[in-house]
Amino acid sequence: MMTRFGPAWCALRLSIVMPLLVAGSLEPQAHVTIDNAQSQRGSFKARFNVTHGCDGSPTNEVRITIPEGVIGVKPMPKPGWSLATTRGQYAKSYDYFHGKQVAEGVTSVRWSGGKLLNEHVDEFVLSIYVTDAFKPGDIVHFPVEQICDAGKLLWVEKPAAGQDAHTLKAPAPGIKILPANDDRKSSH
Ligand SMILES: [Cu+2]
Repeated sequence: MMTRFGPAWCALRLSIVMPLLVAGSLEPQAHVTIDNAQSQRGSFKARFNVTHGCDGSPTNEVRITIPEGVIGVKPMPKPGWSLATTRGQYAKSYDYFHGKQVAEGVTSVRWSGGKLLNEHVDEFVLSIYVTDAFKPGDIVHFPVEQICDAGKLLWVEKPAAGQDAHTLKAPAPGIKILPANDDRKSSH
């Protein structure tokens, strides 16, 4: 596509994308995001921020899908919300702490029955372990379903290779994997 249409195609793309960005910037805050969304592999506490409701409607439920390669998931309970997890078999077994092999665990988490007004923010926290299924530079995406009094929002879009996540209408929040300390040393 790029080689066939060249600069004209890029210019066209730009003209389509720009109005979307302008419209997006009118939102008071952006979407569902993760605080300090970068980490080495291993343990990480992922704080998912819900920054607005569904077109003004309050949020009652937040569901997070755990991607393959993320293990040892423990969600933080929240007063006023019911907490449930689904467990399942992983595609393979992974090294965990103390040489332990783990082949099953939490595959989705759901907080429900609460009420988060559009005017307020709240965070939904997972303790996770990112395995070596991910390499430094990868982004671990967590699809999120936000269910409201009226309607729902699906934060499930993942950028294609080379695509800027900011151009997506409903990006899945993600964590960027950083090089391990050992990798950094060996690169000197
Ligand atoms: Cu938003």
